[in-house]
Amino acid sequence: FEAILEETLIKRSQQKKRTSPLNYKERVFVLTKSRLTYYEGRAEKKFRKGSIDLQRVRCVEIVRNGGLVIPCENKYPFQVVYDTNTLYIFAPSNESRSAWVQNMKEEIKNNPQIVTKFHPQFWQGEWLCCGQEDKLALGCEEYNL
Ligand code: 4IP
Ligand code: ZN
Repeated sequence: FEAILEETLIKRSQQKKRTSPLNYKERVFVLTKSRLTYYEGRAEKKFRKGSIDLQRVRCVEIVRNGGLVIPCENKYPFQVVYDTNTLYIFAPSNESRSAWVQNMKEEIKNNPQIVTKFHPQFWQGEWLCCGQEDKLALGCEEYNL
């Protein structure tokens, strides 16, 4: 499976459990036609930490930080929404972020469950864009693939 993109980026923990910590980890991200996979370490010593089936992805878009300080080195966030989870990834430059968002949008464009609306800002105990307190609340801005 050929890589479309491969780059070291930073991710925020998805906090799948109520007790999950909020932290930021440097991971090697690899995009193929079917999956987005992230690894700890590199080359022959890399260990797979997570992998998302692109067929389950409902939205890929940049995140506006609305004046909030981004607590990691990379300052260009984007989001990958799949099932009921949101993965926040931080790119080192606008060019890098655009490449990831554009390439991922291309791969998900025929998915049946693409959102009609999304949240343009972060989830931080509430949606910073619209103030809704339900993590699964309907998005507040029109989504364009
Ligand atoms: C972990 O924190 C890492 O951030 C995981 O990221 C993350 O998994 C976990 O979130 C979080 O609890 P510790 O390393 O301090 O335990 P990674 O897998 O890249 O190491 P995600 O799901 O974000 O991959 P939860 O919510 O899965 O527990
Ligand atoms: Zn919102």
